[in-house]
Amino acid sequence: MNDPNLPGAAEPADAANDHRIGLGKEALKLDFVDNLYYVQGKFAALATQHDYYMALAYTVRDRLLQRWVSSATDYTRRGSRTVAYLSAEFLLGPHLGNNLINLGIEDEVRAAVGELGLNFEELLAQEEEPGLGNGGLGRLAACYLDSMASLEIPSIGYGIRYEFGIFAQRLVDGWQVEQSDKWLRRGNPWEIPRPEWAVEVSLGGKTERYIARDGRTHVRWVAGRKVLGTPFDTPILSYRKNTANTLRLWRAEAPESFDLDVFNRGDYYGAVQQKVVSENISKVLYPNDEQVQGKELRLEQQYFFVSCSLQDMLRILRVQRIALDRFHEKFAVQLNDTHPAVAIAELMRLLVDEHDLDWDRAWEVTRQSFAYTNHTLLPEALERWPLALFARVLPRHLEIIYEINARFLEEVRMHFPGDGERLARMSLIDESGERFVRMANLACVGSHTINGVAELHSRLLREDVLADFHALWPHKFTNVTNGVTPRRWMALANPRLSRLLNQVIGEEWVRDLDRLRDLESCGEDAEFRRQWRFIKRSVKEDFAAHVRRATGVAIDPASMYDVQVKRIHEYKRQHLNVLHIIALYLRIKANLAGDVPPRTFVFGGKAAPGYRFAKLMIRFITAVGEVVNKDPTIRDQLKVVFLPNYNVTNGQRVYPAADLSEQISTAGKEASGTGNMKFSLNGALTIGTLDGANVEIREEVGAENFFLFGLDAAQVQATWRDGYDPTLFYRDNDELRAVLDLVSDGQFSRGDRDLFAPLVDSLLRGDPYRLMADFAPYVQCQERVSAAYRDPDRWTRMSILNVARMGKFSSDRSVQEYCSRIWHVQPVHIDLLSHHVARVAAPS
Ligand code: NBG
Repeated sequence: MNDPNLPGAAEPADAANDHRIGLGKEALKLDFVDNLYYVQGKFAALATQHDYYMALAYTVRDRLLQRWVSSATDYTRRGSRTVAYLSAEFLLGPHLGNNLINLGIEDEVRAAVGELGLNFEELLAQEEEPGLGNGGLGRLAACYLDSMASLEIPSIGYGIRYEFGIFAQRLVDGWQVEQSDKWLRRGNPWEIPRPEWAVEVSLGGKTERYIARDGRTHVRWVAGRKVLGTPFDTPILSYRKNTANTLRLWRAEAPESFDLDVFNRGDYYGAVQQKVVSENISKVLYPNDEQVQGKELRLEQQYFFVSCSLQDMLRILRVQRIALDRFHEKFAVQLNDTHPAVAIAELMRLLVDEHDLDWDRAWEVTRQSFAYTNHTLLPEALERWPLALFARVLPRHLEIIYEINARFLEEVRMHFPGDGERLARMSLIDESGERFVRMANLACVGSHTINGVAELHSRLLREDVLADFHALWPHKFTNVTNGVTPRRWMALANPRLSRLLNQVIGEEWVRDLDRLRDLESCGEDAEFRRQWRFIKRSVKEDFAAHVRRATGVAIDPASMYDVQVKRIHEYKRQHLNVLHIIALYLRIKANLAGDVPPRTFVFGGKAAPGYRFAKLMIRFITAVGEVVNKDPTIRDQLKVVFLPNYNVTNGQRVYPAADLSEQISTAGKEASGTGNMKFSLNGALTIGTLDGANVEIREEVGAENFFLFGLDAAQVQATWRDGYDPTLFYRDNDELRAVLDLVSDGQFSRGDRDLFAPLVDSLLRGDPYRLMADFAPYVQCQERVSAAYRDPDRWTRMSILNVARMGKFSSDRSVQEYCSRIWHVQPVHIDLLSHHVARVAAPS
């Protein structure tokens, strides 16, 4: 069915006259002025830029609502099988621009706003991005929501409405300084609260056994306290379809009953205090890479959103009159890492304790409902909760976990008789020292499918981290390589390149990224290559202007932009990149560099506030920048900039401008990476190790179009087995020694020999991330990069081929794989309700 509200389609009679749904310029203008007055309560004389942004956001939201109501109505009527994507993080990025792309009305809105005397770009810039995630994991969840909507897959994203998202990063004297992210301060026009669907969540207390009317023993959880979860819904629009799905984020509040109770005892301040404690649960996103282990509030957060979400799903079953023990037929629940893994125990509790299902049936339902995605191989990132803490917060869940564990270990014993060590490794409880609940083990036991996020990562899961589970249940394991949405990461972020693609291969690539293949032959067309370079150059000019505003540093758009943006972490090896910069610096100063093309090194990324080494790495980058950028003998051949506050908005600026993408993690450490895909999709070439999805990117674009260096995962493992001495590299490689000595000498720290000593020491004593072994191959590989860049035609051909061969890395492909192999969910085509019906007659 064609969409009556897309431009060019016939409009139904009621749509033509209703400015709240019309997509033409005049309708948009009328609605904008209305919203400014009736929703923002402002008129031209008083309105700020932000008021205008809000009016525009409401105008766009008006257009989403008809699609949202139509989708909800259709799903309810058909009882559609639905994906419930449980994630502690959703790193969405700004909504406005993306919704305009999806509706296909950017030109109309630009014109409407212009005719009202406003600047469209300025209004876009008013939006605070919802930073409800740390990095790759949260951004992946956002790309998957986008793809599920665009593929017409019924889905709900469930998470936490953090009042403070990921901190904002400022640089003071080259050091990271964190600022709280008050993203809701000026209101959020994209969400709608749904207090009527609020649910209660229990915490703490104790359990009691009692004999129920059926004569069986039941367990009652007598809560220590209760909090209320209120859902806030955000529509997730599809790309030019009628589907609009829901992201449902929970806010924690104090339940009124509790309030009243304390109030009756005359303790008004005590009541207020309780309110504050309850609200704390959804107050702040935890930055990762930090010792969250033992943070009670973090466990409460996880349980809170999981319990709210499962209760919400049970409500939906009731509304649609679906029996409880068919939960797994209605919902495919995806656990995005172990953060929501307590859902397995919670669903058991809801089914057994609250709805009287017998254990075996409940376990069958549970196991058929969940699937688990693992996102990391780093052992320190595998979640474990101290048993005592778990018992204090979730006493009933601990009992349930014990019961699951007893039955599970029986199964292991049957398969592997007499293997006590295996039993100890697989147990849901770690008893090797202080006792812990192992969340990854719980997720594996309670899920029907377990997947990694790139081929290499999934293999390492099978062979290493989850080898015991693979031995028991090989059929549970699969791989789904990550992907990114071409809507945000190309159509929105890179309008110039998108326009060129549209002209040359048509517009279908936006929803079918494999169409980019049609570009392959264009690499041989000199005129096309010229256009390609012209676009990259103008995007780089825009970026230079932005860098100037953000950092004060002038960078040259004619230089190669060599970019590393991602969280700061030792395994990602930003310091390897810096060592290369210092090596180049020394070569240039010694007149040994030859004809190297000028380079601008761009870094961006946040360090977890408690991760001292990562913060020192930021200081290292800025310190080298201070010296190199000012050194007159370098004569602008090298520039180093640290772009503060790397987030989705800044990502949209930097990926399109990059020439070279740094993906240089220690092989075997990066589960997949998704930035690597965004760069390549925007025409950057990659220098990288055989790690994560780099392996598959290289396979797709061809080895000759990828700059590979360094140890592979097996070789890294061998260094652990066979011994590794980093000092040998220091001794034998003059350049490496000169670089490290310069750092030790205090050349980048105004003579302070202590400042970067921890960095150098870590490399010379142990070097756990194997920088020293990879340094020489990295520097040589960078020479090959420079040589390629000196030949613009060659570079441009490679760049075009990179883009042409990125089809695989669309999140549409990933989501299709989840749908067919894990979720078994089908698309549902949404018929748009007429505006009149949607408003007046649609069932709730
Ligand atoms: C991250 C990995 C990345 C991967 C994303 C998305 C966590 C725990 N893991 O390599 O480090 O691309 O997940 O899968 O954030």
